[in-house]
Amino acid sequence: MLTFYDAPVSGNTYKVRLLLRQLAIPHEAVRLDIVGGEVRAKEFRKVNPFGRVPFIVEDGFALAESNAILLYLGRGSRLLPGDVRAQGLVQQWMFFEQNQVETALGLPRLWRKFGVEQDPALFEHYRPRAVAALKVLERHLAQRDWFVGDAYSVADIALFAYSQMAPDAGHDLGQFPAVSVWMDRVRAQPGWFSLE
Ligand SMILES: N[C@@H](CCC(=O)N[C@@H](CS)C(=O)NCC(=O)O)C(=O)O
Repeated sequence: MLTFYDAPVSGNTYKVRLLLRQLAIPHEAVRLDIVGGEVRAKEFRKVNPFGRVPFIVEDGFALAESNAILLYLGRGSRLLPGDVRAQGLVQQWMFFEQNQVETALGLPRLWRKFGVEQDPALFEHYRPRAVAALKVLERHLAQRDWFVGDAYSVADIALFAYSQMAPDAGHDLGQFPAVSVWMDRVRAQPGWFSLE
C-alpha cells in the first residue's frame, strides 16, 4: 500500500496529488496542516526526517522531494518517456523547476496570498529571478506544445505547479503567451484539477 503525506496550499504536494489522480494510483492520503505546524512536529519527523511534504511510503520504502516522487511513481507510465535521452530532458526541466522556478514564484505568492509581512527587498530579490525563469519557459514553449517530446509528462506537472502561481506572485502572464497557452493545455488533460 502507498501512503501519501499531503497538505493543502502547497504546490509541491499538488504535483503528487495530480499525478496520483491522472494515473489512478491507489493510495491512502494523510493530510497534514502546514500552518498549524503538523509537518514540523516530532511525530511526523519520526516518519519523515526531512520534515516536509510531499512524502510517500510504499511497503516500507520512503521517498521525499516532489520531483523524485513524480519520477518514481511515473515510471513505466505514459507520463514518463522510456527513452534515456528523453528521460534526461525530463530530469533537466525538473531540476530547473526546483532551482529557478519554485522559490522565485512560490515564496512571493505565499507572502502575497496569505498576507505574510515581508521585507520588500525580498520581493525585489525574487522578481528578476522569476522573470528570467519565465522567459526560459516562454522561449522553449514558443516552439513546442510540451516540455519534452510531443506529450504531456511529469516535467509538465512539475513546471505547472509553480508557474501557475505567477499572477498571485505579482507577474503578468500576458507577457508570456506561450506559457499561458501551455497552461491551458495542461488544464485540458484528463483528470486535471485546480490547486485551490
Ligand atoms: N524541494 C521539496 C520542497 C518541500 C517543501 O518545502 N515542502 C513545504 C511545502 S511546499 C513544507 O513541507 N513546508 C512545511 C514547513 O516548512 O513547515 C519538494 O520539492 O518536495
